[in-house]
Amino acid sequence: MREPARLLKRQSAPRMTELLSIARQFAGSSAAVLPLGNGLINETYQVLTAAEPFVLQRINAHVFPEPEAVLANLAEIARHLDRKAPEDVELKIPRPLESEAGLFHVRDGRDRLWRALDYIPDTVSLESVGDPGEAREAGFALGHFHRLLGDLDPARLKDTLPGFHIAPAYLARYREVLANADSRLIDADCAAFIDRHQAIADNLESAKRQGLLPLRIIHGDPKLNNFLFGKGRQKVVGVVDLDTVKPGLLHYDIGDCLRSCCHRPENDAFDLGIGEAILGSYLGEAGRFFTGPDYDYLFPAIRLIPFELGIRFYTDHLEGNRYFKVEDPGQNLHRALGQFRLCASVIDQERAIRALIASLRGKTA
Ligand code: GN1
Ligand code: MG
Repeated sequence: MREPARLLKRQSAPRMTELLSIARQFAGSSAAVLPLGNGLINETYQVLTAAEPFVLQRINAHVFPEPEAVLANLAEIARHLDRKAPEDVELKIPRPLESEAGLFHVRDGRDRLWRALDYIPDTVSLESVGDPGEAREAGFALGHFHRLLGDLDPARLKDTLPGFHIAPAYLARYREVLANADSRLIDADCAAFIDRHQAIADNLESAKRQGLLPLRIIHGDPKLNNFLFGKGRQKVVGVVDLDTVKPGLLHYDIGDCLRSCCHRPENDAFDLGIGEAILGSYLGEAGRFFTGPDYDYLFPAIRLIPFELGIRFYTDHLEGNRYFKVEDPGQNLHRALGQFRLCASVIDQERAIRALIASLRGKTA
């Protein structure tokens, strides 16, 4: 898949007065606008008002070709959750807020789309898992999210990012970019790793083609810092960053959650103990509707998503860092190498990971 160029870093940040005036179109008044989070794609702020604070975000239209579809999906999810008994919904999922004009967005002077969302107060987002308790919470949250949306027809949601998580398409795009790349940017280790493991790229898509894994509603980006923990870090209270919620394979989400939570940054190893905690609590929720093929494809998913993200980072490096925000020109290469090491660690532990899945399957069945 082609990752569209992000022009964000080449544009000057909108001036505070402009931000305040956009914020006022949602809230009537706004006292301050503060940067929020560290996403690589959108521009995100917290707006303080006389009443409740809210989140103000500019949707990166270079990444999301139809920002209105992102907002329509959010509204569809909010309506779906409203139909449930409140005690059945154990997570806060931000809803889009209407502007004074009665729309879910405001356009700025440059025709860029801004939206406002509920702010979930008194929470922290973690950059690494500290203990198995936090991992169990993340696994529960992802499983609960999948369960909450499991009875919403995926066809009701638009595909906000065609090609997202289609690994063979990222691989094909990598080959195209490589053919025209500046040879000084090519990294022999990345190139060799991709060539050696290219056969795994089609694992999930071929299961989809064979009808083994159905389209369901996915989060799309369930990395650790998109789960908001209460201040004491005991419980996940909310799930954020819903732009990539769309029809897809649950396995993209499971692989992505494990790649993010089980990644030991000091040596890029896959932490199996954390993986066990996440999968155990994930299946406590999702095990209710999991099928045989769903279990069969857990290991391929855990192996694939770091491989895929490594290809995405490395391709962006070869293209001059147009998609993922970087602080220095080598950062996407560094990120790619980290993902490939993580993937290698998953491959090294294949027997143990498969044994863990078999034992969890036995307990859930
Ligand atoms: C991007 O912007 P952020 O950090 O929420 C990317 C994810 C990657 C992640 C890696 C739409 O998400 O797929 O896993 O970076 N999102 C998109 O940090 O491409
Ligand atoms: Mg994201």
